[in-house]
Amino acid sequence: MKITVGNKEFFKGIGAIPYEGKGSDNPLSFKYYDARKKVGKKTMEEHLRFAIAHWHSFCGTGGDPFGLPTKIFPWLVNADPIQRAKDKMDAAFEFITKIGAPFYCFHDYDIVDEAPTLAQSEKRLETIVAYAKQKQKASGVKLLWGTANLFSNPRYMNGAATNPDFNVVCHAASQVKNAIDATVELGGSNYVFWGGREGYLSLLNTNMKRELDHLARFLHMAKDYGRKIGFKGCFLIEPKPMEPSKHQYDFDSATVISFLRQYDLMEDFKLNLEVNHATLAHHTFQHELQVAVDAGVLGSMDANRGDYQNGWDTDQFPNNVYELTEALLVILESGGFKTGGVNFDAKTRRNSTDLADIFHAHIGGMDTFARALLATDAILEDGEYLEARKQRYASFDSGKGRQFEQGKLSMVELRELAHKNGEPEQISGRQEYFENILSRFV
Ligand code: XUL
Ligand code: CO
Repeated sequence: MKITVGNKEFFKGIGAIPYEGKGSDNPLSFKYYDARKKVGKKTMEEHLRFAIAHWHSFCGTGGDPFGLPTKIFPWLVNADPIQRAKDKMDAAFEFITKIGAPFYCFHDYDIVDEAPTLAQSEKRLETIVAYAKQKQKASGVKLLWGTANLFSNPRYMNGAATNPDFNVVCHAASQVKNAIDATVELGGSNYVFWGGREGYLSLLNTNMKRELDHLARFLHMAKDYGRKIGFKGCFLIEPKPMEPSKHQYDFDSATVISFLRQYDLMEDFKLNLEVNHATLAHHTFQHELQVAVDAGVLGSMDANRGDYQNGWDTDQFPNNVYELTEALLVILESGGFKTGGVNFDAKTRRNSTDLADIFHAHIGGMDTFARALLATDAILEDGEYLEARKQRYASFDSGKGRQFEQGKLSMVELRELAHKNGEPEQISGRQEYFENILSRFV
């Protein structure tokens, strides 16, 4: 990867972030993330496939429902929307190449502001996509996924693909078509659907069945269009239970999988799972991952963390090695990411106003993943954890238990066995013992 700086260097005084090892006290260095270091059969870079989110790092200026933006980004000052978009793209590629992430992700209207008319917006998008293509070529950075923002514009207040007004559905379709075109043009590995407004604020005014039928029809059309123009990558749905809608249809992994099965979409769609979305659904992240893995639909992940006290979608950068190790155990055991990767859908705090803070945030996140990756690999190599978990099910490995799994026994036979074998011996689940195995390696 080559560092790219546009006409103007935005992150002055910060060069390529080096790996210096855990003894280093240089805050602008990696202590654990060493892109080329082999962990098992793959390098850290190949395992983790880090991506930088255009929306948070280069568009998110810190505004919240109670206050104005706090961050002054020098790439957002030009009055001309195209020049401003190019400056922002320059800043993004300068950052991405300095931090050394192989991928990035965007929404259509992150990379250029939406124009007053659809025709003008399409023109703007074409211009900035051509520019992004040049930047990708010059740097070697690739697109992990593209998506369409179907939630910010007021026209989507009643939903996008699930809007009760057909005219809005057409508008959403035009945006998705254009965003798929952009993703294909830029060689993206995946295309994401996150339905922040696909849900309801009140069930009283909502025909849920009809809206879900529309969503499925919409996804089939998007998939057919993508395949027709040669998109070979993966379509991903990103579950989230709420926020901004009171109830979102893509609630969690299990709900989305059932939807995909019901509407015959399992072949082309997988899941993009986000840590803080799992928290909002009252699940652990590893639960969400495991549900997806077991259905064969784990696609990619959005990395961040919530807050234990307030429970909002705070999108903080990950810093908990133990929790990430639990997550990576599920991911690595399933064979790791294929077309997906780790996208930092995370933002610096409203009062983290230095440009260097964007580096500190990503360095911390990437180092946390690297530590968790090393721990996970060591746990799997060691084997005690896998063996101990397997042992809990040993009674199904032979004899009558095996026959039960093979469907060879009836309820009547199980009853007979219960009588014959008597009260089962108590067998400990040993949770603390399992937790301690992880602690040994973290
Ligand atoms: C919102 C969220 C989105 C999606 C892409 O919570 O996670 O940024 O990742 O639309
Ligand atoms: Co996300």
